[in-house]
Amino acid sequence: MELIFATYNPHKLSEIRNALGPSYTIQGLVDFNEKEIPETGSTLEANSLIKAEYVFNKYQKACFSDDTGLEVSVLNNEPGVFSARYAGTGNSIDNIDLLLANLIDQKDRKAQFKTIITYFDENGIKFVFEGIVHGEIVLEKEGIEGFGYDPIFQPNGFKETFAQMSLSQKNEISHRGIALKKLLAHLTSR
Ligand code: ITT
Repeated sequence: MELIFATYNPHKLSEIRNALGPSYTIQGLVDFNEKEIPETGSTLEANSLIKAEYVFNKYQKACFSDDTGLEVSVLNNEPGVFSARYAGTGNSIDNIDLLLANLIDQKDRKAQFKTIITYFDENGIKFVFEGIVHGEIVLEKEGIEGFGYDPIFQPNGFKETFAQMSLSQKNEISHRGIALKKLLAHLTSR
């Protein structure tokens, strides 16, 4: 099955191709020479919808988007929808450094990653799938795999951060992996 994935993020694309397997051919926005779609919503749900709707309206093909945020309890669930722009530079290391600085001396380091996948089937019917993983923000960066906040997020029940896990290990338990399993179950039940 062919699906368009409304992302410019190559790491997300790799995770999604790995999780969905060889029965699915996934094209990203880079394959269509698309510009980045402005995320003007105030929630993950709104931004996920904006991206998927843009692609469906333009290409009239089955497609989906992923909007993800890191929510830190003691920071009123920030950076949340602003995860990509937290430090204002668009650079992941700056985002991590700001988050660690905002949590200095903080004992409560509970956090969760949340992913909202919005899927439009070939007839334009919309389905939404959510994935959440609970964990905590470690004291300093650990590991080199993954992307974004992975070096400082340790999922509950594990001693490693996401950046110390392989792509497949992360997909087994991650926010995106959970939302993707729901999408896959939907696609295979049709
Ligand atoms: P697209 O909108 O093109 O899909 P993006 O990078 O802008 O890509 P999001 O708005 O969903 O994606 O993500 C916001 C930021 O959250 C992203 O830039 C990363 O820094 C971070 N992020 C998302 N998923 C993550 C993950 O699985 N692990 C670590 N950080 C992640």
